[in-house]
Amino acid sequence: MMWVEEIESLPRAGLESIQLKRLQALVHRMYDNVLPYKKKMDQAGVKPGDIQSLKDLSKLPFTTKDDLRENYPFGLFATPMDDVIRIHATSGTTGKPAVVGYTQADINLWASVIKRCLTMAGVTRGDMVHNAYGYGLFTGGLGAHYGIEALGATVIPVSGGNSKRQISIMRDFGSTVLLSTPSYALNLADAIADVGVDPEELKLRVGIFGAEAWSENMREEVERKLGLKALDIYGLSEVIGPGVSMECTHSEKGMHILEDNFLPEIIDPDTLEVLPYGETGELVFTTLTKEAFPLIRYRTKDISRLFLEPCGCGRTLIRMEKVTGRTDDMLIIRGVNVFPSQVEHVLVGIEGVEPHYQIEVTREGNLDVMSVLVEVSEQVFSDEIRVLENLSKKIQGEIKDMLGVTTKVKLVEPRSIQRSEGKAQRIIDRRKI
Ligand code: DLL
Repeated sequence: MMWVEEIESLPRAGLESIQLKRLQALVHRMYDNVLPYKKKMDQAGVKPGDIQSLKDLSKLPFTTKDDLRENYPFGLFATPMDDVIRIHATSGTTGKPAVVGYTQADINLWASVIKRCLTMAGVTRGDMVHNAYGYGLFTGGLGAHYGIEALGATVIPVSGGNSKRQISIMRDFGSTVLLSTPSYALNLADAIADVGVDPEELKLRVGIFGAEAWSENMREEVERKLGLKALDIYGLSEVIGPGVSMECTHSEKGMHILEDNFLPEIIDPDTLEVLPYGETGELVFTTLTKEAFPLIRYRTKDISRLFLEPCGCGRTLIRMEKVTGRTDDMLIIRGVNVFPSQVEHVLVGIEGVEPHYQIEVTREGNLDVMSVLVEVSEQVFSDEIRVLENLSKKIQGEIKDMLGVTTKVKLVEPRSIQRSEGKAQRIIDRRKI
């Protein structure tokens, strides 16, 4: 058996006792080595010895992105810099990026969690893995890289960009597994048609897509266009990078969290109360095994749900639902909460509409106005105005039905919305300018 069966199929009690031991050791280590965290614990009146059961986790203070900013760049590291062998950082569109560090043991841990994720997807030593996540400070490329090697599969470290070349490589090297953001996978699918390569010439079997939210409809679209099984992988730089959770080939919906290393909670983002399994809220992680940059109760801002129902694969690891949005990319349009993923869900279900879109928010007087820019297929675009108008109305109607908000719809030419090589930019908020 390629997976770490002794851990991944443990009865809950066994797993929880491992988690508790690791948590207790972590809290002591943080208290002794990370001054800003010690201060927070002191303020909250909690001592390392107070953690007697997993329930006591809720006594500990949260860590937020602001804590990372205040201690930029290395102030929350728990080991001396001499032991740190790698740095990654988020792109940080607003404010300072989050900077994270790894010891050799952390890099080994990362490789092992990615290896376990790849195994969930049915990837083996025989596979040719096309790694199109960006290499560099971004955590995707190098994060996946070492795990692919650890598994013993062949890694093609192609990184993002230059789609034509990527497709030649895929065809010539016989790539069987594609790793990329879901939006870049769609770009590649479009480019395949452009290059004139017959999808039949490609050997792609599995796609491991993550780093941004994507809908079930988008999954169907990518699967159809690339002829592969598309699976979701989740992670964030602060917690380790990719490899926090992954869908297995049995899982209907939901990703197995590698919870022997990453302890999840769901909280109400307003009251900060811990919510029971099954309820939707903000995901919070505690890293149980990292050395250089451990985190206690890190608020991810990602919205999901945890559930313990058994999975056909035999793993007992808790699962998290596909991330539907972030607390900070939720738009509030005239009082209604709107997530880009909901708009995507509507668009991908409509014929003649391409899954490339952007949401633009402007303010007219005191009112927010949401416009959705949508690409339509070549064929639709060259149709009569009346056809386009009908399509626009249909999109507007379906968004209204689903979200209860009226949007302006702008149908745009094929390929006119800027393509990303990594994460797609879905929202243009012009209200702040
Ligand atoms: O994007 C890690 C990653 C790389 C995951 C490659 C999977 C594959 P960051 O750049 O730090 O790290 O961004 C983390 O991206 O908090 C989520 O909001 C979002 N995200 C990551 N994976 C998913 C996913 C990487 N599968 C932020 N579904 C996270 C939805 C995702 N959102």
